[in-house]
Amino acid sequence: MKKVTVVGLGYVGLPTAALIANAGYKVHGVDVNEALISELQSGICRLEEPEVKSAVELALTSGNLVASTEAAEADIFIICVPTPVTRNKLADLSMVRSAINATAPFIRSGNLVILESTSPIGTTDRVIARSLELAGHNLEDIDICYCPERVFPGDTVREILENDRVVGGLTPKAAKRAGSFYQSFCKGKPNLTSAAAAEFSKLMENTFRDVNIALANVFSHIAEQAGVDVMDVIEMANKHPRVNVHTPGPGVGGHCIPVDPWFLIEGFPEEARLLESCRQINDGQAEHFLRLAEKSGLKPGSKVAILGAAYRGDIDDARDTPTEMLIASLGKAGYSYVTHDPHVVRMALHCGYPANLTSDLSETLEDASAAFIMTDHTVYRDLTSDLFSMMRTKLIIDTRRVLNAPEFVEDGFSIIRVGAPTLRASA
Ligand code: SAJ
Repeated sequence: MKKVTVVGLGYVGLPTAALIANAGYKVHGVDVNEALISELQSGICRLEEPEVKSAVELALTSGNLVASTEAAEADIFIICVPTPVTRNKLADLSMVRSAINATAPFIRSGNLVILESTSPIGTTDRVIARSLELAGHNLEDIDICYCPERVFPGDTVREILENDRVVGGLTPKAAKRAGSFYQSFCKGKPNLTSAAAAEFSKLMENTFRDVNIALANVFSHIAEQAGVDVMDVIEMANKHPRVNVHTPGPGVGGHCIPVDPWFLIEGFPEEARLLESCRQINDGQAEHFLRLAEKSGLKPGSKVAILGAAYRGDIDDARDTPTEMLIASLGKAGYSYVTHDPHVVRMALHCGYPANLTSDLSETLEDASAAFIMTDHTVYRDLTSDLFSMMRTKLIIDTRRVLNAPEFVEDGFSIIRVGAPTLRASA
């Protein structure tokens, strides 16, 4: 039975390791997080998605997946660690470097090494291959590839198994070998290419989305000024066979889309000026909504209710969430706030202000002078105006268009909606 070592057991690495194990490989999962490893060793999976939980628990129970803080010898190595940006928006590849350096002593001649982490163009060559060379390996004896993950959190298992893959090798032989490996546990078609083209493809996919969302947000600003509802216009425009305008909202969150364009901007600043503007537009959305609320009378010092910590609906992931941008703006301006989320149980903020996270909606809304709806959780769509009556001021900022606005207006609320004129309660 072939052995696979997966380094990095996060939102992508852990389900990937489990699915490989459930396909019959012996998988050794590695992470530096000791608490996570002891949970896995006790058969517990902390990820919330039911399909991920059952795949991981099955893999652990069968014994095909074992978890450890130290790498082990294998035929195939997959590196799946985070690649964030620094405060100055430069690629932080320190986790890729430490992962390959910690793994290098276990790699043998004839092994296949795959990097899955989203990375700047050239990383597989400059970081993975060079580190192996520095560790004394002969690169001619090791197949090295870059094969990005493309999964949509919330539908992780299906997307790992069914999405087509881009499989980039430092040599065509390496790509062919990695392609066969993915075909042994995934239904998606492997597209074989070079490592640099595969790295670029991943960045292109997520940058495409960021730029399209920025365009939708610009359209929403125009609509707010023009007194037209952008949602109606998008619906009509999208009936054109070659138009697909995205949805405006509170900005772009998650561990990839707000990060990946920076890898292109860092490498190609002249060529990527449009991408930098789009990043600024998306990052400015939370502040934009706070300004609109202040124009409607919200004053620093008052309490604000924040509904939604997750970066999009019905997931428990709050990494780089637009809610953090709002918290930073509120904290800086001297507001107090409580953040409600039905799914998110922990939020690690970098902005210097606390999350004040709760799952109690009354605690969030009580005495608030404004409520910002930041996430399109399904449960928020059913909220009725009577629940909001405990607010001090009847002002709602619906950045996701989840509420039945006319009903709220009838009950005396003013509603600021993304991309549409503010609806005010009739006096
Ligand atoms: N968003 C909008 N308007 C839209 C679509 C999204 O404001 O029209 C916002 C969301 O609310 C969210 C952010 O953008 O805050 C990002 O969400 P997303 O739906 O674009 O997806 P992610 O970040 O969860 O996953 C993306 C996917 N990439 C693409 O769709 C090109 C996924 O396939 C990647 O695997 C993932 O990034 C990743 O890990 O790279």
